[in-house]
Amino acid sequence: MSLKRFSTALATAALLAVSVLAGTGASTTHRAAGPLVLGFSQVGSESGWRTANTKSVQSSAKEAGITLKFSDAQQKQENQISAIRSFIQQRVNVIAFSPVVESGWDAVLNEAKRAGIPVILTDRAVDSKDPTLYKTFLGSDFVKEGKLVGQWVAKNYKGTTKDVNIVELQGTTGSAPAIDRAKGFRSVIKGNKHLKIIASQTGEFTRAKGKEVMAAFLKANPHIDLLFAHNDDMGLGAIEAIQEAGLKPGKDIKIVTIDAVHDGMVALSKGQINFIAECSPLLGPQLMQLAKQVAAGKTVPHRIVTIETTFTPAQAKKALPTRKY
Ligand code: GZL
Repeated sequence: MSLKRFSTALATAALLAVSVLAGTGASTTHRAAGPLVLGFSQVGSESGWRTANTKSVQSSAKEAGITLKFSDAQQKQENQISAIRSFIQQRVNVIAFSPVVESGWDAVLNEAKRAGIPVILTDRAVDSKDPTLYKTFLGSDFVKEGKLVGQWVAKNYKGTTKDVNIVELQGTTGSAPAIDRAKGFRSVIKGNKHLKIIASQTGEFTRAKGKEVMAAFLKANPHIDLLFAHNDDMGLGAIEAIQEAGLKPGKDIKIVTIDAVHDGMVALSKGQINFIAECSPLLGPQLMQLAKQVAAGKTVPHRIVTIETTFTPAQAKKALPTRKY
């Protein structure tokens, strides 16, 4: 075959390859080389935990030399979906997000998949049945967090012969932490018939709403023994309501929460909160490592659980001086 004919055949084969790829909808127009660009859709800024998580993501991106496109959804799913669509339009290398609620993500995640952009879930999970819609889910085991708090309650009321009236401030309705923490807590306290949840309502993970709902609980229920708040911030709001009702938080009404953010740990060290199960927001460094790995086409574990612990008042006093958040 002459050189001319060979080079024509080669060009045709290359053209054919590109058109076949394009036909499958697989992306062929990847971002030109340069720093990795990560599109990150954050839930909002509802709590101390979220503030610490945002700081961790932003500072880790800088340290990793990753260009971060950050969007705050103000706790609205529609804002997260449009942020993800915009990241697809901008042809970022990787998309990461913390889904504000579990359901309703398949359509937009299929768009990212068709565009050939890998997705990482951080912090919260989605309830999609299709595991190929995201490369990995990096975050806490919320059921375990609920169980740890339930175990503290079961242990501290072991052998009680009278009913223990429990009120519960749940996280954002439909969110993975709210669903799973409630599940874990109930799976443990059901072992003691005297442990009774007499009221349960969402406090939306915020201090303000936590205070408002706790005040309503106090009005409607003359005798409350214990509050389980799905995060510190709602617990801190409830402390204000309990004090305004002339009661002592941590004494007249025991309080158990989840997160272990700075202000929660201070209240714990003072005995206003009795027990906290940690939920680490410091996901930034691992997220950046994972972003580089998936961008390079490497396989990563589909589920990565963050390492966490629990705190009593004495442990909080010891830990506070060196806490990173
Ligand atoms: C848990 C995270 C929750 C925190 C809350 O990983 O999604 O959202 O527990 C935060 O404080 O608002």
